[in-house]
Amino acid sequence: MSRKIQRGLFELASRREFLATSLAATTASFVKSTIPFARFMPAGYIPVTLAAAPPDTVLADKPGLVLLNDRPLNAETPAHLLDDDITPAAHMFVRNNGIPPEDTDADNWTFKVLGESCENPRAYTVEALKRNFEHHTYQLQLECGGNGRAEFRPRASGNQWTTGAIACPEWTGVRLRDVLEACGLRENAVYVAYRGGDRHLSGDPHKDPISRGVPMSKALEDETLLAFQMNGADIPAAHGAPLRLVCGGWPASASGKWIREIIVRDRVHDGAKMNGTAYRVPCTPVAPGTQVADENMCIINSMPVKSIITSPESGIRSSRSLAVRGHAWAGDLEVTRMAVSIDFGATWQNAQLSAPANRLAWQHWQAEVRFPQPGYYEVWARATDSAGRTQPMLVPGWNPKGYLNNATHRIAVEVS
Ligand SMILES: Nc1nc2c(c(=O)[nH]1)N[C@H]1C(S)=C(S)[C@@H](COP(=O)(O)O)O[C@H]1N2
Ligand SMILES: [Mo]
Repeated sequence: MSRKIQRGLFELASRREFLATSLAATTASFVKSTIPFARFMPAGYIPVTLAAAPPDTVLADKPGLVLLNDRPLNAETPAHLLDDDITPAAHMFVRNNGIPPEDTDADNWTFKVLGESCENPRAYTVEALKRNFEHHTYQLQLECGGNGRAEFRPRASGNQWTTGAIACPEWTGVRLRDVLEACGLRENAVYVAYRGGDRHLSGDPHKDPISRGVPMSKALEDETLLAFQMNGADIPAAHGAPLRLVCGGWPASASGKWIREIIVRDRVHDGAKMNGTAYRVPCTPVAPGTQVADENMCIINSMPVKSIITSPESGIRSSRSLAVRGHAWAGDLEVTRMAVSIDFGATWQNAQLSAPANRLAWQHWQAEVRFPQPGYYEVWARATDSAGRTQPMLVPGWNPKGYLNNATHRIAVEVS
């Protein structure tokens, strides 16, 4: 059996497993009203009508994305679907912590700027925001802090992201700085946080699903936007319409969707998922599996240097020469060197690396590799940032929730 077929079967099997488990909840609520004998359906049974649907249509507007959880909705993008220079909405991963708002119509949306370090708290409509402030467009990369979590051992709980929680669309909006300055920042302001219009999974209106923030220095950067457009169109509902914060290069959890409040804090924000093991890692390295005391956990800021191979797709058959390409990014920094290896990291060959469209955008790279003889190969890709740090070949720094895995991406190639 060829690897391609083997892999296909594996994917099919795991897809079935997925359908049987995580779809059960949706199925139950979906069929209750339309299938009279739903009460006799065995737990986990997949109605033939759903089972027969091609796996591609699991998310109607995101063909090919892999669903990791359906409540809350979490779906990742296979590496070969990240090939575009600018990530289209259809290929952008989705990471929800709660239940998204139902009405995301810009005409009905207001948001407030407030907080103990805000001089003149005030509310804006989306329209007023667009009218009052200058518009800026940047291509900004968003990577979930948990991207790569699936590789940590001992296993970390949470969505088992492999490589697909990264995207780099183009965002248009106003600078958060301009809005904050219009409302007046007190001298004691240290952090800017958000609250979104989504609800906690429990349904409790007093609980936020997530409410994170960034220090003043990040909030005031040119590229930190309150965005109302993605790729030249209104932001899709799943990605935070009608208004989203975009803090490129930081864990994407800092980029609040469905913005209802921007809160200027006189202390490090203490909202949902700012404490404990959420988006925090041991301040100094620990042995895998260690219990880390709260005071030894530090908030993640800039994401580490990383890269991905977007073409070809892993598992292809190739002739003796092969063109490979992908993207590389380095949080707040720039990628300065990109290299590939076909011998499991023994030797490396430089790839061609392009400059970013702007600060905090990913960079494209490409290389031509030659295989010495037929057989099984892996192509590994490795980026180095402007501070001289290079991606590790093995999973780095174990941490309780499995954040910041920036190990080299690898694809399998069968050379004939
Ligand atoms: N209001 C709100 N904002 C949010 C989230 C959320 O659940 N609610 N998820 C965060 C996390 S953890 C990530 S990784 C990104 C995901 O953005 P995307 O779904 O547009 O890809 O949004 C962030 N912003
Ligand atoms: Mo995330």
